Amino acid sequence: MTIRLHYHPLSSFCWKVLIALYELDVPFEPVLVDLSREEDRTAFYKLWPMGKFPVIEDTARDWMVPESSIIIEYLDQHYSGPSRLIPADPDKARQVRMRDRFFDLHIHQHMQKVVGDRLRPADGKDPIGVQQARDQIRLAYGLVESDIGAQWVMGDSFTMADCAAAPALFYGNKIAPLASDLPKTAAYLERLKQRPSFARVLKEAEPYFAMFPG
Ligand SMILES: N[C@@H](CCC(=O)N[C@@H](CS)C(=O)NCC(=O)O)C(=O)O
Repeated sequence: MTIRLHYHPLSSFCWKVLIALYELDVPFEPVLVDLSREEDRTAFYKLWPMGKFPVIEDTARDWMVPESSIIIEYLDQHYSGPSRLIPADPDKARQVRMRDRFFDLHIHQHMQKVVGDRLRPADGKDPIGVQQARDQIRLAYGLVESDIGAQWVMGDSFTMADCAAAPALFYGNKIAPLASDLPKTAAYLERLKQRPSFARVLKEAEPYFAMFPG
Protein backbone atom coordinates (compact mmCIF):
# COMPACT_ATOMS: atom_id res chain seq x y z
CA MET A 1 0.00 0.00 0.00
CA THR A 2 1.72 3.19 -1.04
CA ILE A 3 -1.03 5.80 -0.94
CA ARG A 4 -2.12 7.21 2.41
CA LEU A 5 -5.18 9.48 2.29
CA HIS A 6 -5.59 12.02 5.09
CA TYR A 7 -9.28 12.78 5.13
CA HIS A 8 -12.57 13.02 6.95
CA PRO A 9 -15.56 10.95 5.72
CA LEU A 10 -17.91 13.97 5.81
CA SER A 11 -15.56 16.35 4.04
CA SER A 12 -16.84 17.30 0.62
CA PHE A 13 -13.40 17.91 -0.92
CA CYS A 14 -12.29 14.52 0.41
CA TRP A 15 -15.28 12.95 -1.35
CA LYS A 16 -13.93 14.30 -4.63
CA VAL A 17 -10.66 12.39 -4.15
CA LEU A 18 -12.37 9.28 -2.77
CA ILE A 19 -14.49 9.10 -5.93
CA ALA A 20 -11.29 9.29 -8.02
CA LEU A 21 -9.58 6.59 -5.94
CA TYR A 22 -12.58 4.26 -6.36
CA GLU A 23 -12.92 5.07 -10.08
CA LEU A 24 -9.25 4.29 -10.69
CA ASP A 25 -9.36 1.34 -8.31
CA VAL A 26 -6.27 2.55 -6.43
CA PRO A 27 -5.72 0.82 -3.07
CA PHE A 28 -5.04 3.26 -0.26
CA GLU A 29 -4.75 3.52 3.49
CA PRO A 30 -7.35 5.91 4.94
CA VAL A 31 -6.10 8.13 7.77
CA LEU A 32 -9.06 9.82 9.45
CA VAL A 33 -8.20 13.32 10.64
CA ASP A 34 -10.31 14.66 13.49
CA LEU A 35 -9.28 18.31 13.73
CA SER A 36 -10.98 18.62 17.13
CA ARG A 37 -8.32 16.25 18.53
CA GLU A 38 -5.12 18.10 19.40
CA GLU A 39 -2.97 15.13 18.42
CA ASP A 40 -4.52 14.81 14.94
CA ARG A 41 -4.43 18.56 14.43
CA THR A 42 -0.74 18.90 15.28
CA ALA A 43 0.26 15.95 13.08
CA PHE A 44 -1.86 17.16 10.16
CA TYR A 45 -0.63 20.78 10.27
CA LYS A 46 2.92 19.42 10.33
CA LEU A 47 2.19 17.51 7.14
CA TRP A 48 0.33 20.39 5.40
CA PRO A 49 0.56 23.77 7.14
CA MET A 50 -2.64 25.01 5.44
CA GLY A 51 -4.51 22.39 7.47
CA LYS A 52 -6.98 21.53 4.70
CA PHE A 53 -7.79 18.00 3.68
CA PRO A 54 -7.63 15.92 1.52
CA VAL A 55 -3.87 15.31 1.39
CA ILE A 56 -2.20 12.18 0.09
CA GLU A 57 1.22 10.77 0.85
CA ASP A 58 2.73 8.42 -1.70
CA THR A 59 5.30 6.47 0.28
CA ALA A 60 6.59 4.61 -2.81
CA ARG A 61 7.35 7.78 -4.76
CA ASP A 62 8.04 9.97 -1.72
CA TRP A 63 5.54 12.70 -2.53
CA MET A 64 3.07 14.58 -0.39
CA VAL A 65 0.25 16.04 -2.49
CA PRO A 66 -2.40 18.48 -1.20
CA GLU A 67 -5.39 20.03 -3.08
CA SER A 68 -8.11 17.75 -4.44
CA SER A 69 -7.64 18.59 -8.15
CA ILE A 70 -3.88 18.19 -7.95
CA ILE A 71 -4.28 14.88 -6.12
CA ILE A 72 -6.57 13.62 -8.89
CA GLU A 73 -4.07 14.79 -11.52
CA TYR A 74 -1.36 12.87 -9.63
CA LEU A 75 -3.41 9.69 -9.30
CA ASP A 76 -4.46 9.85 -12.95
CA GLN A 77 -0.85 10.36 -14.04
CA HIS A 78 0.73 7.64 -11.90
CA TYR A 79 -1.96 5.16 -10.92
CA SER A 80 -4.59 5.08 -13.69
CA GLY A 81 -5.46 1.85 -15.42
CA PRO A 82 -7.39 1.68 -18.67
CA SER A 83 -9.81 4.42 -17.64
CA ARG A 84 -8.57 7.99 -17.25
CA LEU A 85 -10.15 10.87 -15.37
CA ILE A 86 -8.33 13.47 -17.47
CA PRO A 87 -8.46 12.82 -21.21
CA ALA A 88 -5.22 12.45 -23.14
CA ASP A 89 -6.41 14.96 -25.74
CA PRO A 90 -5.11 18.38 -24.53
CA ASP A 91 -8.20 20.34 -25.61
CA LYS A 92 -10.51 17.89 -23.87
CA ALA A 93 -8.22 17.85 -20.81
CA ARG A 94 -8.42 21.65 -20.60
CA GLN A 95 -12.22 21.51 -20.79
CA VAL A 96 -12.27 18.98 -17.95
CA ARG A 97 -9.96 21.15 -15.83
CA MET A 98 -12.09 24.22 -16.50
CA ARG A 99 -15.24 22.41 -15.34
CA ASP A 100 -13.41 21.01 -12.31
CA ARG A 101 -12.47 24.59 -11.38
CA PHE A 102 -16.03 25.74 -12.11
CA PHE A 103 -17.64 23.27 -9.68
CA ASP A 104 -15.04 23.97 -6.97
CA LEU A 105 -14.97 27.75 -7.22
CA HIS A 106 -18.51 28.66 -8.21
CA ILE A 107 -20.54 26.08 -6.29
CA HIS A 108 -18.45 24.09 -3.79
CA GLN A 109 -16.68 26.97 -2.07
CA HIS A 110 -19.88 29.04 -1.85
CA MET A 111 -21.65 26.02 -0.37
CA GLN A 112 -18.87 25.84 2.27
CA LYS A 113 -19.49 29.51 3.07
CA VAL A 114 -23.22 28.88 3.68
CA VAL A 115 -22.58 25.76 5.78
CA GLY A 116 -19.67 27.37 7.64
CA ASP A 117 -21.89 30.29 8.64
CA ARG A 118 -24.21 27.86 10.45
CA LEU A 119 -21.32 26.92 12.70
CA ARG A 120 -20.55 30.51 13.65
CA PRO A 121 -21.75 31.97 16.97
CA ALA A 122 -24.99 33.97 16.80
CA ASP A 123 -23.10 37.28 17.08
CA GLY A 124 -20.60 36.34 14.34
CA LYS A 125 -22.87 35.56 11.39
CA ASP A 126 -22.34 37.04 7.94
CA PRO A 127 -25.81 37.25 6.33
CA ILE A 128 -24.64 39.44 3.42
CA GLY A 129 -21.81 37.05 2.58
CA VAL A 130 -24.18 34.09 2.81
CA GLN A 131 -26.69 35.75 0.48
CA GLN A 132 -23.91 36.54 -2.01
CA ALA A 133 -22.79 32.89 -1.85
CA ARG A 134 -26.35 31.70 -2.48
CA ASP A 135 -26.70 34.08 -5.45
CA GLN A 136 -23.44 32.77 -6.93
CA ILE A 137 -24.60 29.16 -6.52
CA ARG A 138 -27.87 29.94 -8.34
CA LEU A 139 -25.96 31.67 -11.14
CA ALA A 140 -23.63 28.68 -11.47
CA TYR A 141 -26.51 26.18 -11.44
CA GLY A 142 -27.87 27.94 -14.54
CA LEU A 143 -24.62 27.37 -16.41
CA VAL A 144 -24.43 23.74 -15.32
CA GLU A 145 -27.96 23.19 -16.61
CA SER A 146 -27.03 24.43 -20.08
CA ASP A 147 -23.63 22.68 -20.14
CA ILE A 148 -24.27 19.20 -18.81
CA GLY A 149 -23.60 16.28 -21.14
CA ALA A 150 -26.11 13.54 -21.91
CA GLN A 151 -24.67 11.30 -19.22
CA TRP A 152 -21.69 12.94 -17.51
CA VAL A 153 -20.35 16.49 -17.61
CA MET A 154 -18.26 15.86 -20.70
CA GLY A 155 -20.59 13.36 -22.36
CA ASP A 156 -20.02 9.61 -22.18
CA SER A 157 -16.77 9.56 -20.17
CA PHE A 158 -16.71 10.01 -16.41
CA THR A 159 -13.92 12.53 -15.68
CA MET A 160 -12.38 14.66 -12.94
CA ALA A 161 -15.17 17.18 -13.65
CA ASP A 162 -17.70 14.60 -12.40
CA CYS A 163 -15.56 13.94 -9.30
CA ALA A 164 -15.80 17.69 -8.58
CA ALA A 165 -19.49 17.93 -9.46
CA ALA A 166 -20.67 15.14 -7.15
CA PRO A 167 -19.90 16.71 -3.74
CA ALA A 168 -20.61 20.25 -4.99
CA LEU A 169 -24.11 19.33 -6.22
CA PHE A 170 -24.88 16.88 -3.39
CA TYR A 171 -24.20 19.40 -0.63
CA GLY A 172 -25.28 22.32 -2.85
CA ASN A 173 -28.69 20.67 -3.18
CA LYS A 174 -28.94 20.55 0.63
CA ILE A 175 -28.49 24.27 1.11
CA ALA A 176 -29.77 25.60 -2.27
CA PRO A 177 -32.14 22.90 -3.59
CA LEU A 178 -32.14 22.13 -7.29
CA ALA A 179 -35.60 23.33 -8.32
CA SER A 180 -37.87 22.22 -11.18
CA ASP A 181 -36.24 24.78 -13.48
CA LEU A 182 -33.05 22.68 -13.33
CA PRO A 183 -34.28 19.24 -14.48
CA LYS A 184 -31.07 18.24 -16.26
CA THR A 185 -28.89 19.09 -13.27
CA ALA A 186 -31.26 17.32 -10.86
CA ALA A 187 -31.25 14.19 -13.08
CA TYR A 188 -27.46 14.38 -13.35
CA LEU A 189 -27.15 14.45 -9.53
CA GLU A 190 -29.32 11.32 -9.37
CA ARG A 191 -27.05 9.60 -11.92
CA LEU A 192 -24.03 10.59 -9.84
CA LYS A 193 -25.60 9.09 -6.72
CA GLN A 194 -26.09 5.81 -8.60
CA ARG A 195 -22.49 5.72 -9.83
CA PRO A 196 -20.79 2.95 -7.78
CA SER A 197 -17.82 5.14 -6.76
CA PHE A 198 -20.02 7.92 -5.38
CA ALA A 199 -22.63 5.52 -3.96
CA ARG A 200 -19.79 3.95 -1.96
CA VAL A 201 -18.59 7.33 -0.69
CA LEU A 202 -22.13 8.22 0.42
CA LYS A 203 -22.58 4.86 2.14
CA GLU A 204 -19.30 5.28 4.04
CA ALA A 205 -20.27 8.83 5.07
CA GLU A 206 -23.72 7.79 6.35
CA PRO A 207 -22.66 7.27 9.99
CA TYR A 208 -21.36 10.85 10.04
CA PHE A 209 -24.32 12.62 8.41
CA ALA A 210 -25.78 13.61 11.77
CA MET A 211 -22.73 15.89 12.18
CA PHE A 212 -23.79 17.97 9.13
CA PRO A 213 -25.03 21.35 10.40
CA GLY A 214 -28.66 21.96 9.41
N1 LIG B 1 -8.93 23.74 -2.25
C1 LIG B 1 -8.92 22.64 -1.30
C2 LIG B 1 -10.08 22.82 -0.33
C3 LIG B 1 -10.00 21.82 0.82
C4 LIG B 1 -10.98 22.14 1.94
O1 LIG B 1 -11.60 23.22 2.00
N2 LIG B 1 -11.10 21.17 2.85
C5 LIG B 1 -11.95 21.35 4.01
C6 LIG B 1 -12.85 20.11 4.17
S1 LIG B 1 -14.00 19.92 2.86
C7 LIG B 1 -11.12 21.42 5.27
O2 LIG B 1 -10.02 20.93 5.30
N3 LIG B 1 -11.66 22.02 6.32
C8 LIG B 1 -11.01 22.04 7.60
C9 LIG B 1 -10.73 23.41 8.09
O3 LIG B 1 -10.91 24.39 7.33
O4 LIG B 1 -10.34 23.54 9.25
C10 LIG B 1 -9.02 21.31 -2.07
O5 LIG B 1 -9.50 21.31 -3.21
O6 LIG B 1 -8.55 20.28 -1.56
